[in-house]
Amino acid sequence: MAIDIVPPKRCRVTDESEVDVIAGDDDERQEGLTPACDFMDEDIKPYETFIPEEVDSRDVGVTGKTIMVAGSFYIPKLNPAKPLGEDASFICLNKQVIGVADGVGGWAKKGIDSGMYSRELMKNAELAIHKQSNSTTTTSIDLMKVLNEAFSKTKKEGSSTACILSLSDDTLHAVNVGDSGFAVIREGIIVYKSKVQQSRFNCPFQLGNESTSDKPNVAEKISVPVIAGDVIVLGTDGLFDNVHDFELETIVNAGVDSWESDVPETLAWRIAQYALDNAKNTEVYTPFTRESHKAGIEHNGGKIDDITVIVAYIWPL
Ligand SMILES: [Mn+2]
Repeated sequence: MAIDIVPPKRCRVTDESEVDVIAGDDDERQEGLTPACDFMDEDIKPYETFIPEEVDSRDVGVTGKTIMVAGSFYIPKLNPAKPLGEDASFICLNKQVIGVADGVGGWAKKGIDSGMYSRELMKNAELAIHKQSNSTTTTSIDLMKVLNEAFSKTKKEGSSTACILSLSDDTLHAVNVGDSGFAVIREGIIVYKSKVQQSRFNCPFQLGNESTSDKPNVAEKISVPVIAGDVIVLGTDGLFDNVHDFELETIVNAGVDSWESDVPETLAWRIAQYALDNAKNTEVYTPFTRESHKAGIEHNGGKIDDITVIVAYIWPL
């Protein structure tokens, strides 16, 4: 079966404003304002995003009263040596599964690109989903099996967080390792948000082949009932370290107000752009500022990082 792997998205710019995401480790900020992508090139579209195919519930084999429709937006931080960044994601609407992974940046000090690990992990997760679900309904997908198989087949060096979500029988299922995560927003309010798993500040649980890395058995297994109209926001820490819950609620509400004409990738773009603005801002009080101070580290403003956002709308069938 030909499998359509969603490639990591390139940096997207939507207007004339310069993208000045700076290369370097999470805690390093350099002042060389080079655009992250050459948006003046006419060959490059203003932005690129993952626009899902039409989903037919009969093809999907959905067993509940709802279906998930998702779109994503990715803004990698500038690093000419690693233009794809370290985040990876996939959207597999036919099987009603979405996932993100965030390669751990610290490996760069050893000359290892963790983005290669996270991308292979997500590719293998999607392959495992297709392999596991030759059957007709989405209920049959076991996310722990998917994570275990993806992990065991991923051989690259490095390590990565992972958060994989599926919808079946009107329940959102998830397995989560590390500090990527998701929020369920209902009538404008976050009614569920996944917890961060970390061993210390800015050091998330992470899957990898080194003996010091975590294994899939540390994954938190989550089930959240959902209803039509819910909005799921799945992202890496580049989102959640830069955007407070109340800000996320505000952006989602603004988008959902016009949601008949709205599509999930547009909302994902709005959220990612907002996160980027905060990431670049050295004055704003972000979740990362708060957590830094709690850890006794002086840090003001946002956190420069790859930003991945997947928005999933829960639609009625
Ligand atoms: Mn990150």
